[in-house]
Amino acid sequence: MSIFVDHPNAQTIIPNQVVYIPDYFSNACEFKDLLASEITWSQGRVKIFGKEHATPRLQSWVADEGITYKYSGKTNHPLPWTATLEKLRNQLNKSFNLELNSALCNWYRNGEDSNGWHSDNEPELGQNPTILSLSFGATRKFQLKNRETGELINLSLEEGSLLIMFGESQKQWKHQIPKQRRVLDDRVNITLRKTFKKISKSQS
Ligand SMILES: O=C(O)CCC(=O)C(=O)O
Repeated sequence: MSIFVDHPNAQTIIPNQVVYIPDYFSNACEFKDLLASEITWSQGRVKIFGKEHATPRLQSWVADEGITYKYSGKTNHPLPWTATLEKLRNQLNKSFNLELNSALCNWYRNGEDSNGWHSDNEPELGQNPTILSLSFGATRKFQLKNRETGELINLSLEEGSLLIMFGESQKQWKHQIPKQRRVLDDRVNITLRKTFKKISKSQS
């Protein structure tokens, strides 16, 4: 049984795989603008059927020294922790007894921005990674789709919420943030993870 379900507001979405805690941060409204201004954002590029497109959101990879991460087809070297991100990471490590050492940050400028179907299953995340996903700003729809059965689960990720994906969640499910053209406000999402250092071939 996971420690996450012990939280008084925890809602089990998928047993042993996904837990949602609304109102995890009581002071959530102060975080979105702070994070949006502190973090150094960039616009990634993705290749779809051989054609390059701008990633439909801004992103940043923040991590301990030497922790790289491949996304949007590119190896990203870490930016240093900002004061707010460091505070959040320390708080969550302490509360859940974790060793989170990295944060993939997404800034959805409005409902035109999105994040397509994927699983967080890169080798540097190890087997059955625990991902803590924090939401600040506009409420956005979050969908989970079972890889085998196609079952679809719709959630609304609200300001100040914490979504935790763990166990076999990344093996069994994909997730996405679909476009919602009626959403006019922005949202900052931080997914905190433990990422393992890549061992280069020469290190064996
Ligand atoms: O914005 C979100 O809630 C999801 C982010 C996500 O899927 C990711 O960073 O891999």
